[in-house]
Amino acid sequence: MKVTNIMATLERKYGHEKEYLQAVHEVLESIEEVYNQHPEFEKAKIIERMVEPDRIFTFRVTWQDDKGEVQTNLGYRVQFNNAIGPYKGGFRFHPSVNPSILKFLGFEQTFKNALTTLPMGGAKGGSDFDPKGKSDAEVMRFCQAFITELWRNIGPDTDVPAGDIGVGGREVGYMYGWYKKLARENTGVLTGKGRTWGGSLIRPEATGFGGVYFVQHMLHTKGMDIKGMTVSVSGFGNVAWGAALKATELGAKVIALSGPDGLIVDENGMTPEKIEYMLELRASNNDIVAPYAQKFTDAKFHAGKKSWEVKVDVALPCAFQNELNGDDARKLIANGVKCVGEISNMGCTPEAIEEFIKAKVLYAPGKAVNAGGVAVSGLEMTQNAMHISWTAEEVDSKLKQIMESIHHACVQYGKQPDGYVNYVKGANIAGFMKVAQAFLEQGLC
Ligand code: 2IT
Repeated sequence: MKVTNIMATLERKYGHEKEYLQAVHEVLESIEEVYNQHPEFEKAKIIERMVEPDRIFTFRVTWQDDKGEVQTNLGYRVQFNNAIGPYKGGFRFHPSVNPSILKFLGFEQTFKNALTTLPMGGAKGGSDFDPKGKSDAEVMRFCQAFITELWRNIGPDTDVPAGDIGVGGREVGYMYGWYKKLARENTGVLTGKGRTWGGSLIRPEATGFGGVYFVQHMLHTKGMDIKGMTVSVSGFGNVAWGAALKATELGAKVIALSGPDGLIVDENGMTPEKIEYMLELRASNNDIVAPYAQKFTDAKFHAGKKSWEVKVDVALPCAFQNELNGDDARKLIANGVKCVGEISNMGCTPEAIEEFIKAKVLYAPGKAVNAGGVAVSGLEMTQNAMHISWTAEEVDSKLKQIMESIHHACVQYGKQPDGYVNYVKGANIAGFMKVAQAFLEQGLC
């Protein structure tokens, strides 16, 4: 396999799908050497098969707003790869959603899910619907119209969606209720459900908690610990909340968070009360972080700024793809950052990643660091299939084991001769080997 040849073909076919091409390029570049040591992969055309989604559903979603006006959005489900288990991955509701973004997310999800050690394939879906400023009733009508289109193509052993940006417990509830009505079944068709009707304890916290567990393992490779360190997060959603909660619990000081409107610097560090306020802010539906500094007057708001300007030991991107670029990386490095754990999906640009690796800063990509979220989704599927529920301690201890094993796999495949761990390489090769092996064993299908 020559990466340049494969990329040239994909660019001809999908030249305008920038995020998808970026995600594929990153994986191919890191697996090229290993791939070429396995002629059986080349013979079975594993890469050519792996870079294309199995199928994509695109559909119109029409619903009525509170004023009685008819609204139309686009809905999608990208079933990327089911070599190692049923399709699994979240729905994103955001105006930026398009096939390129969902293909990048579905592609990443395939390798991430392989890393979790659980039998789950990769998928992603969503809509360009913007939940911002919508009433509960509007969100419900939208979710019902969305599921009416999609319900025949998902199922507990076929494709199990969950949340992502813009889709939380409320949306999963509305979609689950409507699926149940149409399919006449109560099964684990979605994860991230409410805890009294099949949801797993720790699922809301899992992405952030898992991310911080992973960062702890990274720091330990250098004899360091997060206790006493300063931390910045980006975003103020569910992922940033879980990460801030766990980092604070482990004795770190979270001093920066951000929203689309700007940056909050809280030099005294976040407290559990402040961290809970993040959820209130999120629920207020305005998508701005500025009110944090009005409520807690020891914090300062800086309009239009990002978290990466603040001097910290640990930086945790928790918001969007490509939210941390080359300039941001250079600022963090100049300020002595020790570890960057990407909890968002593809949060760093290729240039930023290159800077971190060049400076030998501990850096790990989203598909490893944020895999705790989907891992606990997998544990939710297991509990649903067994018709039982585990305690928070049981789920948390399994999450810890999974994050440790992902870290171990990254070190196994990513350790360089000089001892530096290239987590990008490690995560990509570890995930790829699993999916490729499954492809080979199952023949042409
Ligand atoms: O990016 C992700 O891994 C998620 N949004 C979670 C997916 C899931 O199925 O829990």
